[in-house]
Amino acid sequence: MADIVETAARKVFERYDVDGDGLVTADEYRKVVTELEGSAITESEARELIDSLDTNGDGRMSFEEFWAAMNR
Ligand SMILES: [Ca+2]
Ligand SMILES: [Ca+2]
Repeated sequence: MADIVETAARKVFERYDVDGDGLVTADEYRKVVTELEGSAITESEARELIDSLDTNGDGRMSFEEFWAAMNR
């Protein structure tokens, strides 16, 4: 069961990871939210979101960080 949820989460994550390098930058996040959800967010809003999930402080969101946030 948990595996199914994790697979689904990974699919969501991969949608945000536009260049497929396994990390979601604020830029990628903003682009995807704007294109898929049709709601524009500002660069600083995207940065804030990524920063709030970025636990190792590299400025990008890894799947592990995304997953940890979902299980919080
Ligand atoms: Ca990426
Ligand atoms: Ca990170």
